[in-house]
Amino acid sequence: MKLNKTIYTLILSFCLSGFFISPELSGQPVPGKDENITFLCTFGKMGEISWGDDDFYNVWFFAIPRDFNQQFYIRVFDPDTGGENDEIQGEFNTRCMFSVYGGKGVDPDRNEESKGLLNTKNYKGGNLLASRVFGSEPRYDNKYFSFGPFNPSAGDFNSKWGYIFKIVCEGISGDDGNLYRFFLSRDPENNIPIEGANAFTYEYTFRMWNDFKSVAHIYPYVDTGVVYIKLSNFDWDRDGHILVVSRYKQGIDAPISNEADWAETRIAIEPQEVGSSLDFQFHKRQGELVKNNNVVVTLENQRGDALQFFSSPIGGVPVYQTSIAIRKIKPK
Ligand SMILES: [Ca+2]
Ligand SMILES: [Ca+2]
Ligand SMILES: [Ca+2]
Repeated sequence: MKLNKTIYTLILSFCLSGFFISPELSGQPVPGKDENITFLCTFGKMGEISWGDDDFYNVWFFAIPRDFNQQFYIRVFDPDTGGENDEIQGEFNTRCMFSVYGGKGVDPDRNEESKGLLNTKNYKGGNLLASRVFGSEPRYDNKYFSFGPFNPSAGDFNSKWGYIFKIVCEGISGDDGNLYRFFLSRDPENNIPIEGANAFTYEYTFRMWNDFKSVAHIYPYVDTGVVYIKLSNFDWDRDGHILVVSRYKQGIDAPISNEADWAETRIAIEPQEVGSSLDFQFHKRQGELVKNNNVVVTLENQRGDALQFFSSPIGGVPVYQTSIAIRKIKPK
């Protein structure tokens, strides 16, 4: 009993110490559990970019740790466009193709085009492992479809990230917005996470909550050598503030876009921020609600290299250091 209590106390102190790394152990919903984002968003290619999707496709990567050797699935929640969740324009006529890629050509560290930032079709690098087109299908409305099973060894091996897979969603016809989520799972019927896995994208297209109070977050990682970042946002509809927070920054207001335009800003990175995640916070405007706001966010370093957004922030959610100090000395 006494030993149990000691272990419990140790775990508790570890958790409270700020080094709690549960996000990295908790597997892979996309959007991630710390992001507070409802859905990813891809419009049919006949849509207007002023509805918040600049290119009508979405590219996401899953990194499977090298020591994981079981089969897995990429589950898509609400892959269809129709019924609940999706954004109708006229009548539902959007068809989206989801495609999963593995093998050589997927790894964005070795194949720049795989990142999906160049607005060319070359983001499909890799071997096509599975693909399916979804229109308006009640069978998959508000439900999951599972791609797989896949073997980790079918991924593109990267010594840093393990086996990398890519899933692409393209709005191949129609003009409605498809809202959906992913889950990287060990099981085809349930969401069973893979420990140590992560997911990332270079261009994050997502839907904000229709709720004044909900703050969305996305988390890029600042690697060695980053001196400043260029943060770009598209079609934010002047919906409140975009704040850049880190363990060193209390909150820098980024310039915001309005309608079908990009806003960008350069922000210096301090040495104290290297090796940690940043927290981009999306605060809705108060007063009149901006409804169904879809937005696109990208990030580059000073060399023009695109930086990833991880659905599980590496090193955990960054906490501004002063707030930790205040919390510690706060009297009971
Ligand atoms: Ca339509
Ligand atoms: Ca959908
Ligand atoms: Ca928008």
